Amino acid sequence: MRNVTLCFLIDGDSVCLAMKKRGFGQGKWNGVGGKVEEGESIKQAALRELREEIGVETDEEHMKNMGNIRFSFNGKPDFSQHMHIFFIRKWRGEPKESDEMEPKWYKKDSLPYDDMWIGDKYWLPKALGDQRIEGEFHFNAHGNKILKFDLRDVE
Ligand code: 8OG
Repeated sequence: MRNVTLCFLIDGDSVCLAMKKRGFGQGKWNGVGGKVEEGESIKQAALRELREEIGVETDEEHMKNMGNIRFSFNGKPDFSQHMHIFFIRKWRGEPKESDEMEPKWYKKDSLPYDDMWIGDKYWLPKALGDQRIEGEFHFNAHGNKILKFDLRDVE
């Protein structure tokens, strides 16, 4: 299963989301991340994506691991992802637009869940409440319906 990263910048009660302008998840608001490449650690990949996609730098010590989720798509085994979630409260630079993403700040309690990945409304509020989570989501082939999911709190 391929490893992917997802980072959220957090400033008090605000969260930085970014509109994905192309590729997998296009047209959705999301955190910032992408595939872990050959020879990279998961955290190194997350740092690279933050730099490439919104021009922000941080250090591994400021990345708080909030858990991980496995996604699968019905009849599309190659699409399976193992996503590692990080919250970041200290960084350098202002989030800025790139070819891939357009960042925007939202209040934690008014995220645009209707325009995000369909599973996010289940796990992201928990993570934003400071609960580490792990789980699995099984989507239909188009990724617009949840066929099955399980979510667990972790210490
Ligand atoms: O490299 P690429 O942009 O294709 O990576 C996909 C990004 O999308 C990566 O950051 C992980 C993220 N992602 C999924 N599935 C889901 C999901 O269900 N919810 C959220 N919030 N992000 C997801 O691949």
